[in-house]
Amino acid sequence: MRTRIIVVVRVVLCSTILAASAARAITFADVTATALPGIATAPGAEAVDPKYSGGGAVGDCDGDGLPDLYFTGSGHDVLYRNRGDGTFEDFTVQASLGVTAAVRGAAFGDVDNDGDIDVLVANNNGPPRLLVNQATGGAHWLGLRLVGAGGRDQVGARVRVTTAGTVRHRRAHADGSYASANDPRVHVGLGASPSPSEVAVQWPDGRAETFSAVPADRYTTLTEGAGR
Ligand SMILES: [Ca+2]
Ligand SMILES: [Ca+2]
Repeated sequence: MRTRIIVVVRVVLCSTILAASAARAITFADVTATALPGIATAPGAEAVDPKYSGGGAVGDCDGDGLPDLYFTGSGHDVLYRNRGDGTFEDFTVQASLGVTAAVRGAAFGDVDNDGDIDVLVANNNGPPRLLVNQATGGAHWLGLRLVGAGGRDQVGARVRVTTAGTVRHRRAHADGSYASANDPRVHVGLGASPSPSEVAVQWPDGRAETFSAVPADRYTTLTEGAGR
């Protein structure tokens, strides 16, 4: 019996050591100061700079295929446009965003179905405000509603969109900012490319399908089981 216990202990110890040695190191580099210019990053800055303390949302507001960032706060909301090189440009003034209330929630969605991302913000002590995107520039886009055979939205589905050699990854989700729910449809900015896209979908149950020649500049419903 004693020999058996020793063998079991050795097996457990070896397994633990092997698991520990196989674990990858995780480190984070704080690039806030260079990636998000204008944000105060010194220790205690949050206490003296009340602009950034609420929720946040991620979405491609200008349709160039790069996710942009929207932050709510106690001073004013901020939109950062993705430059594509790991840095973001404060685009608040150019976007005519004048939200200065104490805002907490922010939900992204295309409320007027014109192919650009709009924003609904929830004020702390007041009514919500709906900010309708008036983007110009003619960026093309792909809109996808992912549903199961019964017609229910398949939140959690992952999509890989390939257009003219460019690959973009998205997922159907409603989660996002504090106390907010986003449009579960998938919006993909295509920039200057109006080409039909090939869309590979991995459904929440793990099944994978491909849909070919999905048209740009409109919303298309992709139903699980209808692809190849
Ligand atoms: Ca963008
Ligand atoms: Ca819109």
